Amino acid sequence: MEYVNYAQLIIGPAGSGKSTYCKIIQDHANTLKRSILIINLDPAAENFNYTPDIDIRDLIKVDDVMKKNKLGPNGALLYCMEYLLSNLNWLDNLFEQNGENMYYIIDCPGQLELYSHYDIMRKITNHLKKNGFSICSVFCLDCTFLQEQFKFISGSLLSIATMIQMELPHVTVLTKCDLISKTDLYQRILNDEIESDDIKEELTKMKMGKNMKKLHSSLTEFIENYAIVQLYPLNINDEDTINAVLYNLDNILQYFETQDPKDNIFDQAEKDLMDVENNENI
Ligand SMILES: Nc1nc2c(ncn2[C@@H]2O[C@H](COP(=O)(O)OP(=O)(O)OP(=O)(O)O)[C@@H](O)[C@H]2O)c(=O)[nH]1
Ligand SMILES: [Mg+2]
Repeated sequence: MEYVNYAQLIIGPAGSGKSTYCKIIQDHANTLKRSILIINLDPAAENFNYTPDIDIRDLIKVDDVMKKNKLGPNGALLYCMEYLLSNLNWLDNLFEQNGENMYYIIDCPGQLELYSHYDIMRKITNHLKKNGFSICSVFCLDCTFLQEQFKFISGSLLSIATMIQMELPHVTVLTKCDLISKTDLYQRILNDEIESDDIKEELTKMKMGKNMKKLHSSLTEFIENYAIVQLYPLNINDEDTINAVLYNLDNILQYFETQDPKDNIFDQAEKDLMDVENNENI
């Protein structure tokens, strides 16, 4: 299938490193002479470490809605996202101005109920899919969750809940890996060696009631069945991890399949071959 545009939807709990992820991936793309545009979809965002190319705050801002409609911050956020949903032509026009074959990273609000309870975000991404976007969701999970098994289970369950609701190809990126030392656990994740049995073994060492252990054990199996333990670690100080994350996401979005070689080597080779054939026929 030919796609018109590509997009990563960056979701995850508040403070999990979504905006930092956007900036790091954009910078990395620049070093590869690729262009990735960032869309800020958080109407409550105050300051960023990047300049958004498209910004929902040009359409609507949480502060204005709170004042005008006398709503609290969460109600105002829902209002803003519903407003965007009913004004998607605003977004479509900006996409049209940017042209086709663009690659976007969409920095989303951290309120997880937007992805796990409501269908606003799914309706927005369905609209993008209908307009030819290849799109996937990237769930940012703070890697310090890995240091305690029950946090890992609850973080993974959050990721699964959003995956089920969003109905998009879904990956979990472990952010802030620079904050944990290269312990055994970190190395095992990097080498893709961590399995549910390891987690279960860790669980047996933890102090908790028998029934609770049984529940955690079943949940661990469930997580493995959804392949959520296949995490992509991201260490902002380690270029290899940044490259691996972008490469895997490009594959999921089928980005490479539609890109022409930039230096036209193949075009030239084809032309040379035709010249040779023509000369032979003379
Ligand atoms: N050391 C380290 N700190 C990070 C990393 N990513 C984010 N942080 C810090 O974590 C905090 C939150 O990061 P953000 O990127 O703003 O997180 P966010 O998910 O966009 O937050 P919200 O938009 O508020 O939901 C900031 O203080 C960042 O500097 C990382 O990879 N390493
Ligand atoms: Mg942010």
